Amino acid sequence: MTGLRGKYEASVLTAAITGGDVLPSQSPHIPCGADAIVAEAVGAAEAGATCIHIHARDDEGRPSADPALFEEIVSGIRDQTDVVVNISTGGAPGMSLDERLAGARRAQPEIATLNLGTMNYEGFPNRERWPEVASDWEREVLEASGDGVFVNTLNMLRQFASTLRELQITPELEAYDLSHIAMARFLIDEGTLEPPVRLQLVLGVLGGAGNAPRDLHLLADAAERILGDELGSVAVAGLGFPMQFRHAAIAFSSGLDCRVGLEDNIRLRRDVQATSNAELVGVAIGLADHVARPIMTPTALREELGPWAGKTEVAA
Ligand code: KMH
Ligand code: ZN
Repeated sequence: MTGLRGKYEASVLTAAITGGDVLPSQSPHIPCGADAIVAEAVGAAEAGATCIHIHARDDEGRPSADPALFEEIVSGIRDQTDVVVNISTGGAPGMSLDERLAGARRAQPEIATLNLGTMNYEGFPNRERWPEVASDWEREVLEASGDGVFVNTLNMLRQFASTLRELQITPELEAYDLSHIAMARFLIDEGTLEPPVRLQLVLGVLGGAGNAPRDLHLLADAAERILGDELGSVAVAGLGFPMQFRHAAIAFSSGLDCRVGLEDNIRLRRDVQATSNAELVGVAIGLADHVARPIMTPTALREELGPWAGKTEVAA
Protein backbone atom coordinates (compact mmCIF):
# COMPACT_ATOMS: atom_id res chain seq x y z
CA MET A 1 0.00 0.00 0.00
CA THR A 2 1.17 3.49 -0.75
CA GLY A 3 3.27 5.17 1.88
CA LEU A 4 3.46 2.07 4.06
CA ARG A 5 6.54 -0.07 4.68
CA GLY A 6 6.46 -3.72 3.63
CA LYS A 7 5.77 -6.41 6.24
CA TYR A 8 9.37 -6.68 7.47
CA GLU A 9 10.86 -3.49 6.08
CA ALA A 10 12.56 -1.07 8.44
CA SER A 11 10.72 1.91 9.94
CA VAL A 12 12.27 5.28 10.68
CA LEU A 13 12.39 6.04 14.41
CA THR A 14 12.67 9.74 15.18
CA ALA A 15 13.48 11.10 18.62
CA ALA A 16 11.98 14.53 19.34
CA ILE A 17 14.44 15.73 21.93
CA THR A 18 13.07 18.83 23.63
CA GLY A 19 10.39 20.66 21.60
CA GLY A 20 9.06 23.98 22.77
CA ASP A 21 5.75 23.08 24.39
CA VAL A 22 6.67 21.23 27.57
CA LEU A 23 7.61 23.63 30.37
CA PRO A 24 10.89 22.83 32.13
CA SER A 25 9.00 22.96 35.46
CA GLN A 26 7.00 19.94 34.28
CA SER A 27 10.11 17.77 34.01
CA PRO A 28 13.67 18.23 35.24
CA HIS A 29 14.75 16.04 32.33
CA ILE A 30 13.73 18.40 29.51
CA PRO A 31 17.09 19.42 28.04
CA CYS A 32 17.76 23.16 28.08
CA GLY A 33 20.76 24.83 26.47
CA ALA A 34 23.05 23.50 23.74
CA ASP A 35 25.13 21.07 25.82
CA ALA A 36 22.12 19.32 27.33
CA ILE A 37 20.28 19.13 24.00
CA VAL A 38 23.36 17.67 22.29
CA ALA A 39 23.87 15.13 25.09
CA GLU A 40 20.23 14.01 24.89
CA ALA A 41 20.36 13.76 21.10
CA VAL A 42 23.55 11.71 21.18
CA GLY A 43 22.02 9.44 23.84
CA ALA A 44 18.92 8.90 21.69
CA ALA A 45 21.07 8.16 18.63
CA GLU A 46 23.18 5.69 20.59
CA ALA A 47 19.97 4.04 21.82
CA GLY A 48 19.05 3.42 18.17
CA ALA A 49 17.08 6.39 16.82
CA THR A 50 17.40 6.94 13.07
CA CYS A 51 16.70 10.63 13.19
CA ILE A 52 16.68 13.47 15.73
CA HIS A 53 14.06 16.22 15.66
CA ILE A 54 15.48 19.43 17.09
CA HIS A 55 14.15 22.63 18.62
CA ALA A 56 16.48 25.03 20.40
CA ARG A 57 16.00 26.20 23.97
CA ASP A 58 18.20 28.62 25.86
CA ASP A 59 19.74 27.73 29.22
CA GLU A 60 16.49 28.69 31.01
CA GLY A 61 14.49 26.43 28.72
CA ARG A 62 12.84 29.20 26.75
CA PRO A 63 12.30 28.26 23.06
CA SER A 64 14.84 30.06 20.88
CA ALA A 65 15.15 30.94 17.20
CA ASP A 66 18.84 31.86 17.53
CA PRO A 67 20.63 30.37 14.49
CA ALA A 68 23.94 30.24 16.38
CA LEU A 69 22.31 28.01 18.99
CA PHE A 70 20.94 25.69 16.30
CA GLU A 71 24.36 25.54 14.69
CA GLU A 72 26.03 24.70 17.98
CA ILE A 73 23.48 21.95 18.65
CA VAL A 74 23.68 20.39 15.20
CA SER A 75 27.47 20.51 14.97
CA GLY A 76 27.69 18.98 18.45
CA ILE A 77 25.41 16.13 17.35
CA ARG A 78 27.27 15.62 14.08
CA ASP A 79 30.63 15.51 15.85
CA GLN A 80 29.49 12.49 17.82
CA THR A 81 26.95 10.54 15.73
CA ASP A 82 25.82 9.99 12.15
CA VAL A 83 22.13 10.34 13.07
CA VAL A 84 19.92 12.13 10.51
CA VAL A 85 18.98 15.64 11.66
CA ASN A 86 15.50 17.12 11.36
CA ILE A 87 15.03 20.75 12.45
CA SER A 88 11.71 22.25 13.44
CA THR A 89 10.34 25.21 11.53
CA GLY A 90 7.31 25.13 13.84
CA GLY A 91 9.14 27.34 16.29
CA ALA A 92 7.16 28.79 19.17
CA PRO A 93 4.26 31.25 19.46
CA GLY A 94 5.18 34.75 18.34
CA MET A 95 8.11 33.75 16.10
CA SER A 96 8.11 35.19 12.58
CA LEU A 97 8.51 33.09 9.46
CA ASP A 98 12.15 34.18 9.12
CA GLU A 99 12.86 33.29 12.73
CA ARG A 100 11.24 29.88 12.22
CA LEU A 101 13.49 29.25 9.20
CA ALA A 102 16.69 30.63 10.74
CA GLY A 103 17.82 27.39 12.40
CA ALA A 104 17.38 25.27 9.26
CA ARG A 105 19.07 27.94 7.14
CA ARG A 106 22.15 28.01 9.35
CA ALA A 107 22.44 24.37 10.41
CA GLN A 108 21.58 22.69 7.07
CA PRO A 109 19.82 19.57 8.36
CA GLU A 110 18.75 16.76 6.05
CA ILE A 111 15.07 17.29 7.00
CA ALA A 112 12.99 20.20 8.32
CA THR A 113 9.35 20.28 9.31
CA LEU A 114 6.65 22.06 7.33
CA ASN A 115 3.41 22.49 9.27
CA LEU A 116 0.41 22.24 6.97
CA GLY A 117 -2.11 24.73 8.31
CA THR A 118 -3.25 27.41 10.73
CA MET A 119 -5.00 25.96 13.74
CA ASN A 120 -5.93 26.45 17.38
CA TYR A 121 -3.05 25.06 19.43
CA GLU A 122 -3.49 24.57 23.17
CA GLY A 123 -1.04 22.84 25.48
CA PHE A 124 -2.65 23.87 28.77
CA PRO A 125 -6.39 24.24 28.17
CA ASN A 126 -7.58 23.48 31.74
CA ARG A 127 -6.57 26.08 34.30
CA GLU A 128 -7.20 23.66 37.16
CA ARG A 129 -4.64 21.30 35.65
CA TRP A 130 -1.89 23.85 35.09
CA PRO A 131 1.48 22.70 36.41
CA GLU A 132 3.29 24.57 39.16
CA VAL A 133 5.92 26.67 37.40
CA ALA A 134 9.09 28.29 38.65
CA SER A 135 9.71 31.12 36.21
CA ASP A 136 7.94 34.18 34.84
CA TRP A 137 8.24 33.13 31.22
CA GLU A 138 6.51 29.81 31.97
CA ARG A 139 3.72 31.68 33.79
CA GLU A 140 3.30 33.89 30.70
CA VAL A 141 2.90 30.76 28.54
CA LEU A 142 0.16 29.47 30.85
CA GLU A 143 -1.58 32.86 30.96
CA ALA A 144 -1.74 32.89 27.12
CA SER A 145 -3.81 29.67 27.19
CA GLY A 146 -7.10 29.83 25.39
CA ASP A 147 -5.82 32.13 22.66
CA GLY A 148 -3.20 29.85 21.09
CA VAL A 149 -3.10 30.01 17.29
CA PHE A 150 -0.42 28.23 15.25
CA VAL A 151 -0.14 30.39 12.14
CA ASN A 152 0.71 28.67 8.84
CA THR A 153 -1.10 30.47 6.03
CA LEU A 154 -0.98 29.26 2.44
CA ASN A 155 1.58 31.90 1.48
CA MET A 156 3.71 30.93 4.49
CA LEU A 157 3.57 27.29 3.39
CA ARG A 158 4.73 28.34 -0.07
CA GLN A 159 7.60 30.31 1.45
CA PHE A 160 8.64 27.49 3.78
CA ALA A 161 8.54 25.03 0.87
CA SER A 162 10.49 27.21 -1.55
CA THR A 163 13.14 28.06 1.04
CA LEU A 164 13.62 24.41 1.97
CA ARG A 165 13.90 23.55 -1.71
CA GLU A 166 16.57 26.25 -2.21
CA LEU A 167 18.45 24.89 0.80
CA GLN A 168 18.06 21.31 -0.46
CA ILE A 169 16.40 20.24 2.76
CA THR A 170 13.68 17.58 2.57
CA PRO A 171 10.39 18.79 4.09
CA GLU A 172 8.59 16.60 6.59
CA LEU A 173 4.92 17.55 6.37
CA GLU A 174 3.25 17.87 9.78
CA ALA A 175 -0.47 17.03 9.57
CA TYR A 176 -2.60 17.50 12.68
CA ASP A 177 -5.91 16.85 10.99
CA LEU A 178 -7.65 15.81 7.79
CA SER A 179 -7.63 19.32 6.33
CA HIS A 180 -3.84 19.31 6.39
CA ILE A 181 -3.71 16.25 4.15
CA ALA A 182 -5.98 18.04 1.67
CA MET A 183 -3.58 21.00 1.83
CA ALA A 184 -0.64 18.70 1.01
CA ARG A 185 -2.60 17.50 -2.05
CA PHE A 186 -3.11 21.11 -3.14
CA LEU A 187 0.55 22.00 -2.66
CA ILE A 188 1.65 19.00 -4.72
CA ASP A 189 -0.84 19.84 -7.46
CA GLU A 190 0.29 23.47 -7.74
CA GLY A 191 3.95 22.36 -7.82
CA THR A 192 4.93 23.80 -4.43
CA LEU A 193 5.79 20.38 -3.03
CA GLU A 194 7.66 17.73 -4.93
CA PRO A 195 6.45 14.16 -4.46
CA PRO A 196 7.00 11.67 -2.98
CA VAL A 197 6.19 13.51 0.26
CA ARG A 198 7.04 12.48 3.81
CA LEU A 199 4.01 12.87 6.06
CA GLN A 200 4.11 13.09 9.86
CA LEU A 201 0.74 12.68 11.60
CA VAL A 202 0.72 14.55 14.91
CA LEU A 203 -2.12 13.38 17.13
CA GLY A 204 -3.53 14.83 20.30
CA VAL A 205 -2.95 18.59 20.01
CA LEU A 206 -6.09 20.40 21.17
CA GLY A 207 -7.03 22.16 17.93
CA GLY A 208 -6.18 19.13 15.77
CA ALA A 209 -7.43 15.56 15.54
CA GLY A 210 -7.94 13.32 18.55
CA ASN A 211 -5.41 10.87 19.87
CA ALA A 212 -7.15 7.48 19.62
CA PRO A 213 -5.95 4.55 17.52
CA ARG A 214 -8.97 5.11 15.29
CA ASP A 215 -7.91 8.71 14.69
CA LEU A 216 -4.59 7.38 13.45
CA HIS A 217 -6.28 4.81 11.21
CA LEU A 218 -8.64 7.46 9.84
CA LEU A 219 -5.83 9.85 8.96
CA ALA A 220 -3.44 7.19 7.62
CA ASP A 221 -6.20 5.80 5.37
CA ALA A 222 -7.10 9.33 4.24
CA ALA A 223 -3.46 10.05 3.44
CA GLU A 224 -3.27 6.99 1.22
CA ARG A 225 -6.49 7.92 -0.56
CA ILE A 226 -5.75 11.63 -0.98
CA LEU A 227 -2.03 11.49 -1.75
CA GLY A 228 -1.92 8.11 -3.51
CA ASP A 229 1.35 7.34 -5.28
CA GLU A 230 2.75 10.70 -4.19
CA LEU A 231 2.83 9.60 -0.55
CA GLY A 232 6.38 8.49 0.23
CA SER A 233 6.14 7.66 3.94
CA VAL A 234 3.82 8.15 6.90
CA ALA A 235 4.98 8.60 10.47
CA VAL A 236 3.01 9.06 13.67
CA ALA A 237 3.71 11.13 16.77
CA GLY A 238 1.14 10.69 19.54
CA LEU A 239 1.16 13.21 22.37
CA GLY A 240 1.36 12.19 25.99
CA PHE A 241 1.43 8.94 27.91
CA PRO A 242 0.33 6.29 27.04
CA MET A 243 -0.53 7.37 23.49
CA GLN A 244 3.08 7.89 22.45
CA PHE A 245 3.72 4.19 23.06
CA ARG A 246 0.32 2.94 21.86
CA HIS A 247 0.80 4.74 18.55
CA ALA A 248 4.35 3.41 18.35
CA ALA A 249 3.05 -0.14 18.70
CA ILE A 250 0.45 0.49 15.98
CA ALA A 251 2.98 2.21 13.74
CA PHE A 252 5.46 -0.65 13.91
CA SER A 253 2.68 -3.19 13.42
CA SER A 254 1.29 -1.35 10.40
CA GLY A 255 4.36 -0.28 8.42
CA LEU A 256 4.39 3.34 9.55
CA ASP A 257 7.35 5.34 10.80
CA CYS A 258 7.29 6.57 14.38
CA ARG A 259 8.37 9.45 16.60
CA VAL A 260 8.90 9.35 20.34
CA GLY A 261 10.71 11.71 22.72
CA LEU A 262 10.37 14.21 25.53
CA GLU A 263 8.97 16.85 23.15
CA ASP A 264 5.73 14.86 23.01
CA ASN A 265 5.68 12.80 26.22
CA ILE A 266 7.49 13.15 29.54
CA ARG A 267 6.34 9.86 31.10
CA LEU A 268 7.68 6.34 31.03
CA ARG A 269 4.74 4.98 33.02
CA ARG A 270 1.62 6.70 34.32
CA ASP A 271 3.36 7.76 37.55
CA VAL A 272 6.98 7.64 36.44
CA GLN A 273 8.74 10.42 34.61
CA ALA A 274 11.04 9.50 31.75
CA THR A 275 14.57 10.49 32.67
CA SER A 276 15.90 10.75 29.13
CA ASN A 277 15.05 10.55 25.45
CA ALA A 278 17.17 7.41 25.25
CA GLU A 279 14.77 5.73 27.64
CA LEU A 280 11.78 6.53 25.38
CA VAL A 281 13.72 5.36 22.31
CA GLY A 282 14.50 2.14 24.19
CA VAL A 283 10.79 1.50 24.78
CA ALA A 284 10.00 2.11 21.10
CA ILE A 285 12.78 -0.22 19.99
CA GLY A 286 11.46 -2.91 22.35
CA LEU A 287 7.98 -2.57 20.85
CA ALA A 288 9.41 -2.70 17.31
CA ASP A 289 11.42 -5.78 18.19
CA HIS A 290 8.37 -7.62 19.53
CA VAL A 291 6.43 -7.01 16.32
CA ALA A 292 9.44 -7.91 14.12
CA ARG A 293 9.97 -4.42 12.74
CA PRO A 294 13.61 -3.41 12.21
CA ILE A 295 14.58 0.21 12.77
CA MET A 296 16.09 1.96 9.78
CA THR A 297 19.72 3.02 10.04
CA PRO A 298 20.70 6.65 9.40
CA THR A 299 22.59 5.50 6.29
CA ALA A 300 19.49 3.79 4.88
CA LEU A 301 17.37 6.87 5.61
CA ARG A 302 19.90 9.09 3.79
CA GLU A 303 19.63 6.75 0.80
CA GLU A 304 15.85 7.03 0.92
CA LEU A 305 16.04 10.83 1.09
CA GLY A 306 18.20 10.85 -2.02
CA PRO A 307 20.96 13.18 -3.13
CA TRP A 308 19.82 16.12 -1.03
CA ALA A 309 20.61 14.30 2.21
CA GLY A 310 24.31 14.92 2.38
CA LYS A 311 24.30 17.50 -0.39
CA THR A 312 26.58 15.39 -2.58
CA GLU A 313 24.61 16.22 -5.70
CA VAL A 314 22.26 19.04 -6.51
CA ALA A 315 18.79 17.97 -7.61
CA ALA A 316 17.75 19.42 -10.98
N1 KMH B 1 5.41 19.92 19.03
C1 KMH B 1 4.67 19.09 18.11
C2 KMH B 1 3.28 18.85 18.59
C3 KMH B 1 7.36 21.19 14.51
O1 KMH B 1 8.29 21.11 15.26
O2 KMH B 1 7.40 21.74 13.40
C4 KMH B 1 4.67 19.64 16.74
C5 KMH B 1 5.99 19.71 16.03
C6 KMH B 1 6.02 20.66 14.90
O3 KMH B 1 6.91 19.00 16.30
ZN1 ZN C 1 8.76 19.85 16.97
